[in-house]
Amino acid sequence: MKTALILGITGQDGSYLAEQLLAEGYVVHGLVRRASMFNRSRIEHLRTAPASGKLTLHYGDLTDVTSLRRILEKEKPQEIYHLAGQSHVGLSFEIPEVTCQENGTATLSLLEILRDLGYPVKLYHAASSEIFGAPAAAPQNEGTAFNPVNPYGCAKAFAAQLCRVYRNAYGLFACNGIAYNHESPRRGENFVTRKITLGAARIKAGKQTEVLLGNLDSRRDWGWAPEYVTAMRLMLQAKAPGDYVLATGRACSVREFAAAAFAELGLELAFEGQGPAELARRKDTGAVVLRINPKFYRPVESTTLVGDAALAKSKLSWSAKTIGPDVARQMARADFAALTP
Ligand code: NDP
Ligand code: GDR
Repeated sequence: MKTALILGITGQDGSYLAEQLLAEGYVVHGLVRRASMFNRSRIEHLRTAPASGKLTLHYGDLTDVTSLRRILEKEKPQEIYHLAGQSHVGLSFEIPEVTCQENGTATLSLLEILRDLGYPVKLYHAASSEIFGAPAAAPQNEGTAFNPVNPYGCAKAFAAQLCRVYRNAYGLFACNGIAYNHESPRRGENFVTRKITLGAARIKAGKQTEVLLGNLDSRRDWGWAPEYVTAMRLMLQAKAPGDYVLATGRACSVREFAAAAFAELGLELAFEGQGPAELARRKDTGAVVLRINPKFYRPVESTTLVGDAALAKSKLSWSAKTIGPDVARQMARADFAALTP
């Protein structure tokens, strides 16, 4: 029976990963932060549901290195999935220091703990397509040069490179999953996909009248989160550690994602910026207007990020199945179902 520690178990990916590992019979330990409000809604069902494995939660924080070391020394997990940290790119411009502490320095502290552990351990590090930022070419792969354009991307690039250094210098089994956007009904509500699908569902249910967004022309490579956590597990079962791009290879715009989500719920959508006459005509037909609020624009936008996951396909037999518009449709359906009795 394998033992795993998930840092970030209360997040979107951590919750799906915990489900998969428990179903595989793992003993799973998870780190949870003390918060003034209950922050375990994504994993609550795992605490009661019958599973082949066993789940134990520990209070801690990425920045509390001593407690992290204590948990590792006591529970001796063979696999560590490091998914914790400040995950919002836009907010990283407003809180750059905590973003770099959690996503950058804390990962270095974790690597230092692992360097001293007296037994072999495997590490998955949640790197990101944001390490490429403004890449010279598309699609990007594991050999693409790092060129982050926001504090979040800088911190992830720092941590990803350090994982490579510890792998080469100390033989640590450390893998970077260079993941592109992956979404689900468990996505945080201030990411664009969930804002759109929750907004569409609430409008359909008569609980909201409009959705306010930033850059509608931004293009992203959107996949389905449960598929991506499978790749994380596969990386740690491979013979040798490595870095892998996890992506669908297809990008679509925020505008296209929104159109798919709204159409799925039978809502006609009009975009601010379509021109006053067209907007008025559409409004007359009862179309929902998707408005722009400049506060959601970022000081610098990453360029179109689209990944080439050929290495994951050949080495891990993994490929993404669900692409952007399908992701939008599934999320919209799930959000609407959750609102209706
Ligand atoms: P979420 O924001 O949903 O989850 C982040 C998790 O990290 C939560 O469990 C959160 O706890 C925890 N966390 C944050 N700060 C700390 C801290 N100081 N100490 C301990 N735990 C902390 O992110 P996702 O699940 O979407 O992503 C997982 C990881 O993958 C992140 O590192 C993200 O940057 C990265 N990533 C995500 C991608 C995506 O598209 N989803 C793509 C590429 C990379 P709490 O619940 O208490 O807030
Ligand atoms: P991203 O995801 O920055 O790619 O980071 P997000 O959903 O925040 O933005 C995607 C694109 O949509 C544009 N956008 C908006 N974004 C938000 N959040 N809110 C809006 O109202 C809005 N309107 C338009 C953004 O400008 C951007 O271009 C996600 C996170 O999961 C990271 O942790 C991960 O590393 C990357 O994906 C890969």
